[in-house]
Amino acid sequence: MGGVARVPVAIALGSNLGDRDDYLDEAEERLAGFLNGAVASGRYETDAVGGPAQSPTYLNEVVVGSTQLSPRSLLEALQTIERGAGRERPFPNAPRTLDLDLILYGDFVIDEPGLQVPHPRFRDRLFVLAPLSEVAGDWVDPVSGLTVEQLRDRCA
Ligand code: PH2
Ligand code: MG
Ligand code: MG
Repeated sequence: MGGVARVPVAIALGSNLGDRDDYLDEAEERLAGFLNGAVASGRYETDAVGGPAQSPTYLNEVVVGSTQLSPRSLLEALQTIERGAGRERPFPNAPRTLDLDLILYGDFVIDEPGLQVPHPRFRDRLFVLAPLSEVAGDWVDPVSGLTVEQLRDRCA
């Protein structure tokens, strides 16, 4: 055995364009290809936060698992899956077929161009914290020192 240690990671999935369930199904399948022991939360129908008025409703969920990929390689893998779903970025918070956000990477704190972990806005987003608390409620956010459940209760 030996080799590179596996790190637990949490990925938030969102879709509010096209066949949302299909995009999330496909994303789960692709994620399971490189995450060990991947577990998906339930899917939550959520009103769009930010974005243009009358943005379509989202389906959100969270997948947790562990990986030997570096944070940067994991981010690139997520972007490859997004591109495979035909993701376009015409303007910030535009409706999207598939959004995959790296929320937590073990207890790492990373602040680099294009790569911020924990995700800088996840503590204020019930559409992330509700599904995340289903599958990783005891995970301690390395920045605030609060568990995911505490963050969710504070946010709700
Ligand atoms: N993602 C955003 C902005 N607003 N709102 C909901 N309900 N769900 C999302 O996934 C979401 C959002 C930016 O990525
Ligand atoms: Mg997002
Ligand atoms: Mg994103």
